[in-house]
Amino acid sequence: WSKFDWEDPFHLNDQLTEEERLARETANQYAQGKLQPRVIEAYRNETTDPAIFREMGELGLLGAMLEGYGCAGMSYTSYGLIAREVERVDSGYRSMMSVQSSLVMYPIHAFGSEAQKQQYLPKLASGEWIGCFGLTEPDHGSDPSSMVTRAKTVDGGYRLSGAKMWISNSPIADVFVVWAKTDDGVVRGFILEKGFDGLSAPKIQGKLSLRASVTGEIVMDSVFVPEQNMLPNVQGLKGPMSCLNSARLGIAWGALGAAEACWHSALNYTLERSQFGRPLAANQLIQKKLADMMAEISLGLQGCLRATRLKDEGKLAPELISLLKRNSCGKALEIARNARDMHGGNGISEEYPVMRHMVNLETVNTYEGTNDIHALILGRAQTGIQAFY
Ligand code: TGC
Ligand code: FAD
Repeated sequence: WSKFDWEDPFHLNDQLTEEERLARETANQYAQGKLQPRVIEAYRNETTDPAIFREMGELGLLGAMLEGYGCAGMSYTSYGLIAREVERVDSGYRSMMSVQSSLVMYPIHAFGSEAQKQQYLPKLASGEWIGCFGLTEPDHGSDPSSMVTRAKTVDGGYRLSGAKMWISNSPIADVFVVWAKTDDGVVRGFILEKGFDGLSAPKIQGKLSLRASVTGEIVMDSVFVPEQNMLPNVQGLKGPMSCLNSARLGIAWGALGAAEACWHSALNYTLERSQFGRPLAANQLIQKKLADMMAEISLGLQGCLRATRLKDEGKLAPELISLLKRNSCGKALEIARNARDMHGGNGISEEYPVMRHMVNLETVNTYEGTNDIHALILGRAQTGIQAFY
């Protein structure tokens, strides 16, 4: 028998390649060294530092799982490990990274023309340009196929009209990947740039969650988009959904990074804090909570590793991504709530990360498909019955 490693019960680290360990180490050092010192103030003041994109770009953390065009060409497991390390600090920082990587760079890489790839990917990979992804609308969130944003065919291109809501990065974005229906009612992807006539991206004020990551609208008032800015190689909802597959996979890993931060904080706190003459950690109720955290996180990470390995082998089904996105977010939220409770009154202070993670995870459990929408996807997969409507 070997010695039990409570921090890594499945020896996940031993299952990684050298490249993956390096990716994890690089992301960990960056996140702890550069993001951790900024997060409390950024969260308190609801400010997003655009320099973070360049810093991540310099380390190859943007579009890390893509090949060529200035991207690092790492495995999806590396991408997941990066998400886990960044989200260990804050879900908002992971959001910035994953929108850029999976929702902006991925569709250009997968569905773009050669000219689009050359024009946009290197600057997005370096973080010189910031990207955003517009799918959700004010009246169409879980049901994106009912979108009302239209791309009307005109001489030389399209005119886009409509509004997108709850869009990560949009107020500071240079590049906007927007999904709209053309005259024939088919969903297509378009690349818009900051400064296009009729395009604006007002900030959404007053968020009580994900405050270190800026969120806005995308308002399009008959914006002219040249023909060459339409993504030529995908049609229909499977375009945006494919991007979501990639982002959800990163979120499944990332949410568990936030959960780990809460677990470790609860462990340290309950070891140090005494009540009734002994450490809180000496109580059975506390130890049970710590045991549940360890079990859910380590089982969840092992599932994520299996999924990203399947992705790299080309054998991953979207339903497994739904299972893991839903499991990681739901479990991480529960862990954060328990960790917050175990910190007592101190748990509501910004000095400890638990309440910030807890309220962030409310968003993470909602965006990229709510917990219940993923349950319906999994219900449909086993019953064959569509329960959305
Ligand atoms: P349905 O009839 O199931 O499918 C319509 C077409 O889409 C295809 N499709 C997929 N393709 C690839 N991967 C997937 N996961 C796919 N899911 C569906 C499907 O094959 C079909 O293609 P075709 O060619 O046969 O027409 O579609 P539905 O209208 O019934 O809706 C399905 C539903 C509800 C599961 C889906 O729309 C959904 O997942 N809704 C949730 C919406 C969502 O996740 N929005 C996320 C917005 S982006 C965001 O939140 C970013 S936050 C990021 C951050 O800051 O980190
Ligand atoms: P709704 O769809 O109105 O859902 C409300 C509730 O009803 C949920 O509990 C849901 O589970 C439930 N529900 C819906 N339909 C059903 C059903 N058929 N059966 C049972 N229950 C149902 N979107 C983007 O496109 N790009 C982004 O970058 C982006 N970033 C975001 C950042 C933040 C901070 C937030 C909060 C959201 C972001 N989103 C983004 C939007 C996000 O994806 C949506 O909020 C999410 O998909 C849910 O849509 P909704 O808010 O319209 O909720």
